[in-house]
Amino acid sequence: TGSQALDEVKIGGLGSSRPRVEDARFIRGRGNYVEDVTLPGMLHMEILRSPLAHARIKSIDTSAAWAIPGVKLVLTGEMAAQRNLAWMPTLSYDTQAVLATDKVRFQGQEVACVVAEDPYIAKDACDAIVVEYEALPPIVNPEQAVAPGAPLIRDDKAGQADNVAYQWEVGDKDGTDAAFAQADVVSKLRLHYPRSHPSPIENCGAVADFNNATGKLTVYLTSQAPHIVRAAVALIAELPEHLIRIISPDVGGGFGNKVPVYPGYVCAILCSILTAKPVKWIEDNTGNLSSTGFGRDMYLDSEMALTNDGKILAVRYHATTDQGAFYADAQPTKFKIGLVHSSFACYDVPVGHITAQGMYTNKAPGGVAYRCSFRVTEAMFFQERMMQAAADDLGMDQAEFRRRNLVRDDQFPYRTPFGFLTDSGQYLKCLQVGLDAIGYDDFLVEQAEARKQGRLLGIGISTMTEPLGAGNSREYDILGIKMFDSAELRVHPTGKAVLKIGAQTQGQGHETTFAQIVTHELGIPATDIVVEHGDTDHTPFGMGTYASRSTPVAGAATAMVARKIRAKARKLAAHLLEVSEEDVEWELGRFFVRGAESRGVTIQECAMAAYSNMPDGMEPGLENNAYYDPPNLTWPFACYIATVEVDPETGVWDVLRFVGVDDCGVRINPMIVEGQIMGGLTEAYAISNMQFQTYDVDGNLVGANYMDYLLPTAWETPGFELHEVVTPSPHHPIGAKGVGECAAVGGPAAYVNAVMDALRPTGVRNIDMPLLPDRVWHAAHTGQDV
Ligand code: MCN
Repeated sequence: TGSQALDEVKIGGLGSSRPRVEDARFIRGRGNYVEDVTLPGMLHMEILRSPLAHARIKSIDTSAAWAIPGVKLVLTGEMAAQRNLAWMPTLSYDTQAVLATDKVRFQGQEVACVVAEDPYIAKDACDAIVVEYEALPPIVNPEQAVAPGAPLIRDDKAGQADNVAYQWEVGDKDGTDAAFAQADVVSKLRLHYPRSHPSPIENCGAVADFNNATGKLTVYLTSQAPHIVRAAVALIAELPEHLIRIISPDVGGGFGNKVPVYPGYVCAILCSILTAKPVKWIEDNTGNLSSTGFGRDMYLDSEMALTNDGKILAVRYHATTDQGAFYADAQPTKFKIGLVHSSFACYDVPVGHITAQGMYTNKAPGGVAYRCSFRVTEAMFFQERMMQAAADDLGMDQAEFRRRNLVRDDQFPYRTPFGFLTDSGQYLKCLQVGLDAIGYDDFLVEQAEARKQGRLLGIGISTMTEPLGAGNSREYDILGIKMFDSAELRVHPTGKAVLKIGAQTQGQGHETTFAQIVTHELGIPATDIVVEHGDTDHTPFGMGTYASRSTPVAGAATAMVARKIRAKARKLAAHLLEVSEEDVEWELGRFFVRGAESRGVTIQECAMAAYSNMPDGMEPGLENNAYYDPPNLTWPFACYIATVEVDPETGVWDVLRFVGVDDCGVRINPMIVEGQIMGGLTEAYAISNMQFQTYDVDGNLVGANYMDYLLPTAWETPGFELHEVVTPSPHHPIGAKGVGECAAVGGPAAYVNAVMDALRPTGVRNIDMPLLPDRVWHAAHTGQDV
């Protein structure tokens, strides 16, 4: 290249840890969340929720609510049914009642809603609604669901004779059985991954504004996928898509919780249509914790077939999922159990077989993505716990056991036992970086010494790859539809640019990092680029932000559109330099004449020419768009290692050190990447020992407020030592892979494996999460699994 190329990192391109541009408005209180939206004549909606987990509704009397001054509308399920909205519009197998009519099926279920002049009147009016319930026995776990005589939860569904929501299997049963018959050792483990909730800072909310003069419906909505939501809203409102505008303004976290469409959104939209006024609904903490998408709640029974020298021959397992009362938004994928079969993708496992069964229970429905897509989290936790249990059964060092089974660099592209195609990675190197960083061998010596003194030190490893970037329709068909994303780039005459993307940020920093991709491709300083998203009237069609798909898919579309712009700018440069296009060379930010480096024009000069001095016959302007349908998912890899000390007197365990090695391909913004990893590791730590939801025998949610549902603060959270390995994605235009999830997905097993390693002298093999002190103490003192 020429000698005048710009310094990419200095102008905010790839590798620059430029501060997040969106933070300027967040820390100044200038964010614009749904709660900040106020429209003239706006009314307020509140939801009445069921206090019982399972009950027949005998009657709903709304007369006292209607009589309260300021009440404009009281909506029941029967009224919604008159608008074809008895059930949530959904494309999945099952659906969920918008407002309960016949029965309530979980505590917190939406029963009615009130629209009033202010939210306080609406709340009071909800309290004035009299619902007569006939209590039914609740079912709060899968075992109860299949017990003889269990009450039928989904008696509304024709042909549903039991509480089984689905059955599913994948893999090669015969091949797996044959491999097990050859095994020297068969290792077994049964685990439960407890239910947890994404709990974003901002709960769900909507401002629906139906204009009965123009017929246009505008909805401000806390959504991770506004364009997808628009399609659902078209079904709700029975309006054509071009008369619907979804605006997802600043969103205060999602973590998967804001992918689905919830009954509250449907009600707000319907209430706006019925009153012809803007209607605002803001969910409270209990509403969010008790009725929106949860994560996990899965039981796993697993077996691994091994040779004496530590080679995995096969895996087989049975998964039982607790789906809650509806299987509505539960599985956006066409696979009933999500992507549980992405397990063991990083190991050379010849064959495997999985069976699964999901149960209806009287708990909140959902089971959507919570900081990972569709059951990958459970799959990886199980995989890594199984790896440790198998190493123990073999009497083999846990690092060595992984070394013998990790897919080697020369095995890519590698077909996993359940059909995925992983394409790149340096798994053994990652593991070694982690082991070196933690000082593995030294720790083992220290641990042995400590054991002599009765101290319980442990080290836990978790290595994993997961499919990130939902969007491949060629290599692996996830949804049964093509998944892609988009970008639109307009370079103004002065060389400043506006990038519009279909992805939607909830805190990931897209306004910062997506500009960096353009900077990398065009040399326009990142500060000269504005990134817009989250408004269906103004951004190109996108499929949303989840499964760490923004960088893999929308990020790729961004690079591709920038390349289209550069191709046109090259023609403009040739025109300005009065040479043929073939004689024009590119260096960052500038075209120059081959062999005469000093004769050049900047990208900004080309932009000006596009609007004032284009060659004859060229269409004016410098803008374009790109839709990107990736050939494969991206496969980041991670190795997490924790060391802990367990206090045998109290069962309390402390993290001594935590080392993380992430390979997410090329890093656009290293600071943001580290932030994403730290966020995930914090969640992983919390999940391992404090953040869980459970239900009592009556179906009451324990964890319906933030006194009972514990989130970690900086005080509890251990420090993380982060390292990197970079294996570029072979198909992504800038070599990036997704990063948002691995830490949350792979982290929990590192903590649990470390505690289990510490407890090895006691003979305990498994403690299910959360590893609360009393459970750890009990296990340590009895030698029994908990
Ligand atoms: N990035 C990068 N270099 C890479 C990969 C990513 O600089 N090689 C940057 C991206 O450009 C983006 C961020 O890191 O700014 C995360 O990128 P990516 O992995 O593509 O994930 P998404 O942007 O699609 O975000 C989804 C992911 C998921 S699945 C959940 S859940 C989650 C998460 O992001 N929810 C979050 N992180 C979150 N962070 C915040 N603050 N709030 C949430 O709700």
